[in-house]
Amino acid sequence: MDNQKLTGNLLLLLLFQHFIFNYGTEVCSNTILPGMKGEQGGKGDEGEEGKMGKMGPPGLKGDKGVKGIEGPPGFKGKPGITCDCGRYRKVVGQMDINISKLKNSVKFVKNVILGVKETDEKVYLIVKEAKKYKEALINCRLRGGTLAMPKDEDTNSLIASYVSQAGLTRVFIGLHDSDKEGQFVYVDGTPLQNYTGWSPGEPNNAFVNENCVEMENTGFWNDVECDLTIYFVCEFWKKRRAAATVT
Ligand code: GN1
Ligand code: CA
Ligand code: CA
Repeated sequence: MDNQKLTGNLLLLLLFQHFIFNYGTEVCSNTILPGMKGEQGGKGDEGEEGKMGKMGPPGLKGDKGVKGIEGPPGFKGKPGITCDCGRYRKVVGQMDINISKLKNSVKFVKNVILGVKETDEKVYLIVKEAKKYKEALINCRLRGGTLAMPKDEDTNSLIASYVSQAGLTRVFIGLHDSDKEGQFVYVDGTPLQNYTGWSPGEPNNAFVNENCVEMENTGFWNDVECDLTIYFVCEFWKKRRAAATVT
């Protein structure tokens, strides 16, 4: 009975295989091949917003704006430190003393070593080279000065003591009456005024042609011949003058 059932099933299976093998392709091909093209579908829904693009180059510089209104005043500053004026005054005072000492030292060097005398404005120099009046004047000018012109008693005394200390008896000074007899003028063209240092009896134009002036070591003046060859005294301004007249 079981054998009969098994045989029947086996037969059925073989029959099925045969059927599939010989006719299956045709049956399945109807389901795998694409169908006819369908009609165009309707418009789809709008997509999502795309990603943000790359940043562009910077724009051009704008115009300068209008100046704003002035701001409020700032806060008051802290009080300054009080000046120690007393201390500074003392320092300045000491400096003045030192400057004064230095000036005296320079004066000493000038007087003793260089052998000159000076007033506040001028320096005087005895030139120990015997020369006629005209050459003496040229020599002083070449040195940057002129023949000494004592115009007051103090200056005259200073030059006189200088002549005396130098062991000399007479020197030419810058005074003459070459242009008009008896009318003495200094080499800068100025005439004699309040002060004169004439020796008693002078000027006497003794040898008719005494048109130049010497100073004796006493400080007295005497008119002498211009061709006399003697030492002379030059004077120099200490400070440069704005419009100096050649004398
Ligand atoms: C006379 O004496 P003595 O030589 O210092 C003269 C001057 C003349 C000078 C000329 C008082 O001076 O006037 O200039 O000779 N003195 C008197 O060398 O006559
Ligand atoms: Ca004369
Ligand atoms: Ca004379």
